Amino acid sequence: MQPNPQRFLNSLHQLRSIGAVGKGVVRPAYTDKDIEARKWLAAQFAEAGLTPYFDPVGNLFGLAGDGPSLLMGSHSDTQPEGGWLDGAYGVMVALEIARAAKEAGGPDISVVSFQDEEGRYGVTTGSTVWAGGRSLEEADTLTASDGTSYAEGRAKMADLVSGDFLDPARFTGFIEAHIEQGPYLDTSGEHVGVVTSIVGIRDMRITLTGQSNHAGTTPMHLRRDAFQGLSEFNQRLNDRLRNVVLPETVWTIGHVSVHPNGSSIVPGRVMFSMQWRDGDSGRLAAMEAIIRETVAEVAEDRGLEVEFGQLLGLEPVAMDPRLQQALAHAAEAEAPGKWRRMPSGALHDTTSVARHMPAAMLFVPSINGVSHNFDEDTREEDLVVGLNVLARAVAAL
Ligand code: HGY
Ligand code: MN
Ligand code: MN
Repeated sequence: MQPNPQRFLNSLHQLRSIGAVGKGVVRPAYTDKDIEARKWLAAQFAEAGLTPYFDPVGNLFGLAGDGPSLLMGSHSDTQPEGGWLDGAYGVMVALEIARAAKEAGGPDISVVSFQDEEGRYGVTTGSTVWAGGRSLEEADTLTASDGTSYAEGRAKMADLVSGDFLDPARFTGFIEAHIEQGPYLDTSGEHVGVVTSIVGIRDMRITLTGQSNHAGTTPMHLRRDAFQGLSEFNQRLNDRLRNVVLPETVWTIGHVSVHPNGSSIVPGRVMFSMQWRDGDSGRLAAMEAIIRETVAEVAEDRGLEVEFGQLLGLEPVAMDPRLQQALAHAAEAEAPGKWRRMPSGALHDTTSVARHMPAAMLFVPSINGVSHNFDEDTREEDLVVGLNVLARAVAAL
């Protein structure tokens, strides 16, 4: 199988141009640019001899033949300020492998771009629904931070839907290539990461409600200031989590909306995202207990009400040993001594796909470990090394 690096890079840059903002891209799930990119991908799949297939939530498959096939891919939706490679790399490198496989007379390789991997409405929503981790009815009630529902989001591409969800049993396995999005390969000068496991995640919205009031006439001791509540919660949480976390455990308050958000108004309400990740489900549960009790305690101390939103999450998952081995052998052949086995601190569609079939992931380096940022980038030669490692591994499988 002979992949064509130039054809691959050209198509990757073509996808980049859809929703491009400077070096980065803006293609959140179900936005016009996301849908435009999916239509473009569907045409690319057809031109490569794959059958384009949109499922009810907008996951786009490029099906090779109608028998069993290896599935490869990732996602083409992005964060609100996304890098040009997060997801896109995995989709386009999969398409190049599918093309090269077809030109070599086989094997059948199907391609997928999952929808809303970036969790505008949840957590890797498209692949989670497809894999049965969340019912469509339940998913339809999820809301984005702008208040729109998943049902409203996916309705924007209802005209593209080809049919019902595909049966995962039609695929023999799944390999997702992705940028590392962290610093380890870049700082070690290595070219490839063979992923051993993917961390688990928990994500929920928390609302603290106090009392909006005049910022000039309300004495400090009479205030029920929701922002002060969040600030104190954050401080206490950092102090308490220290006792249960490992160096690689992470937790993030990434989205905060203050209401009424006026400089002369004591904030009456704060809604914030609380997200945490770790390789161990027990530690995720211990962190959840600390989060819930700490925010309730601060609310009590400050006369605030607290409302916990729905808790979303995925469990940690190990990658398939046989697929890992094929990737490791290929990495040693293409980048001798310049690769490593490593866990993934980022979540990926692979987590949900792994419920149904053997699944594995390959990383290429992120320059300065930056991602979820317009500056996200990877050296072109590393993009091509990843392509060659995948081709070699797929041929061996
Ligand atoms: O957040 C994540 O881990 C993924 O990039 N959406
Ligand atoms: Mn991603
Ligand atoms: Mn991402």
